[in-house]
Amino acid sequence: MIPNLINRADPHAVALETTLLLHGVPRSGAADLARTLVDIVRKYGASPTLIALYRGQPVVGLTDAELAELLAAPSVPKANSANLGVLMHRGQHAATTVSTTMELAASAGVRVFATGGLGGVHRGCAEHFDVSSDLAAFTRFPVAVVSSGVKSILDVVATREALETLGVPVVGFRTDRFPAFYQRESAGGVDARFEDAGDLAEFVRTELARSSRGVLVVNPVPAEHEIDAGKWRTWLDLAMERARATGAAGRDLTPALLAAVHDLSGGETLRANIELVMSNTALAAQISARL
Ligand code: PSU
Ligand code: MN
Repeated sequence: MIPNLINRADPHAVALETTLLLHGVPRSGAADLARTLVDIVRKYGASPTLIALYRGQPVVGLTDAELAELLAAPSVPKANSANLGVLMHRGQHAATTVSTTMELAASAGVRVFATGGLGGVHRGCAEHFDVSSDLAAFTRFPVAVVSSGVKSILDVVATREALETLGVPVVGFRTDRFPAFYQRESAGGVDARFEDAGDLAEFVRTELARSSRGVLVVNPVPAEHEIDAGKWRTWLDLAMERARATGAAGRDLTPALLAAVHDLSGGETLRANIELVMSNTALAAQISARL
């Protein structure tokens, strides 16, 4: 159990993370994105539940005022499983990543969570080992996470294999392929394909209860917002050069790469990122409303 957890969740809660808002999109668009996601969850009959650390307190269900304060703060650290406890101890605000959003959601009894893409195995990992703590979180916390696979700044196929190694069930919503965030498909596959949100919700309910671990539900980016693989490769190579030049590493690497591709693509990747998060949020809400 987490001490002094503020739990405002109800049985049809959909968890939403704050790293996406505070580090994944330009700050100027974060409040609008939060409002859009909240409205989508409500439209499908579920309850939007934003998660963060507020002055060191874990909050499951931020109020509008708390969220506004986080969005206005000049720099809010990113909390993963490793530094969450220290940030609590120090009484700091923090944005929660997939791993810590799962941890706090699970402790509040929230079973469904929507995000964009998971962290995973970074490219060139053989020389510079960097694997997100998001992956191991699935072995510890019984939450179904709806995402568009893993961020395509990563080694997508290696990440898919790592999920298999960890024994994480990966199920596709109307897809047989493991999606690569901006692309609908990668060379990786899924453990099973589901056509129907009701059937998927029934599976999620029994699987979480059976295993007490996480489930990854993958939902490809809407076809009209998919990004051409050739264009993407060019932007990513340039973004990686920029990141290397500035020396971004560790927790700063993912936000640095995302900001660089959003800039290089003239906003096309940002648009796709927002559209896929909206689509994942709609699916998560449909699952949660049926639990
Ligand atoms: N998905 C997005 N944008 C993001 C992230 C995911 O569309 O900003 C965040 C998530 O919070 C994820 C984190 O947990 O990036 C992974 O960071 P790292 O690679 O440092 O573990
Ligand atoms: Mn990392």
